[in-house]
Amino acid sequence: MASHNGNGDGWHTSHATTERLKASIFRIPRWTKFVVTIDMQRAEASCFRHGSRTRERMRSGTRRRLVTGIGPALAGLSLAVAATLSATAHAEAAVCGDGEVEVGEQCDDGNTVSGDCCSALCLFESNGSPCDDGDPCTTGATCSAGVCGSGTAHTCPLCEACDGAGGCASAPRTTCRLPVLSDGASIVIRNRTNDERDHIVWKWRRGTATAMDDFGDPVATDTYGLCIFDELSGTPSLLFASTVPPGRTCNSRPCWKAVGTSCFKYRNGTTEPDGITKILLNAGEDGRARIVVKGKGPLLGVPTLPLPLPARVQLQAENGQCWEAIYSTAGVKKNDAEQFKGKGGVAPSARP
Ligand SMILES: [Ca+2]
Ligand SMILES: [Ca+2]
Ligand SMILES: [Ca+2]
Repeated sequence: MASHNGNGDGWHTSHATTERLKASIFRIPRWTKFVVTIDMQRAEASCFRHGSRTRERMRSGTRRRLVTGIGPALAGLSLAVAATLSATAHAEAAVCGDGEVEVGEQCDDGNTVSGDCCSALCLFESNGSPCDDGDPCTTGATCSAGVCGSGTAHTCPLCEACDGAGGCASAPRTTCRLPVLSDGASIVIRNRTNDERDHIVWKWRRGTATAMDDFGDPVATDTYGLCIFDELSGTPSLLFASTVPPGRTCNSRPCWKAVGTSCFKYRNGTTEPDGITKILLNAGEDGRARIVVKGKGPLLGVPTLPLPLPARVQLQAENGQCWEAIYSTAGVKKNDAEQFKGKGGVAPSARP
């Protein structure tokens, strides 16, 4: 009943009795896969590899079973048939790019392109070789055991974030600490005709727990930035940005210093480069963490007033941490062309 196609790569059988049918495949190329098609008209049959403990029950119908292995090991491939059926099997060479990992392949990602950790020959590319993790907001992804790992987040200047296309655009950060109270952060912005008299004072009090380590190291490495975003339109736009570089000397003393084990202080009477003159970063438990930022003068570049509301104020650190408050109409005491004064905290929608 079994027939061989004579080329050493095929096998066919059909059977119409209820007897057990066994057939062997001969002269199989070393790296092969077998597609066994079983067309069962009436009853159940089982298909297994000779010597294998695995036995699959298959219901009536036409099924394609893929059996892979090294040629000689498959020489004993058997079909045990307990019903009327016909079956064919033929050898196929492993196909790189068909999405199935076959004998002789370490991987098959459905393409024959290298540079994606699975080479054009369906072999793992060496660990550490560059790859694209598919995220435009990360860089430096590398292969490990044929898989592309996550890259590191694309670094953008403060008050900006990855724009989703590999560049940076003005945007607030999304996971900043808020005050624990809805009015836990006050702000005063003054914009006078004489810019020498412009100033900003932001007091983030009653803050969510912040450890000293969360502040990073402004004394040596971490830049800080104060940003104000207009969220009136739904898509935040940047109204104000002012940065404070790490380290430096102000009036013959370090501009930044750690005070004790829970506080950083910044003091700069010259207002350079962006008008910020004082920063206090005070670590503490929930409700006790505190931040104060003060700036003044023409270098500050205060935003045009009145301020569109709601407005989001964020202090961002280069280490990725940030602290924020949202100001909406409810907490605003004054908002005219010369002064903005209000208390804010969590977004209005988040209030109980
Ligand atoms: Ca393949
Ligand atoms: Ca590939
Ligand atoms: Ca002014």
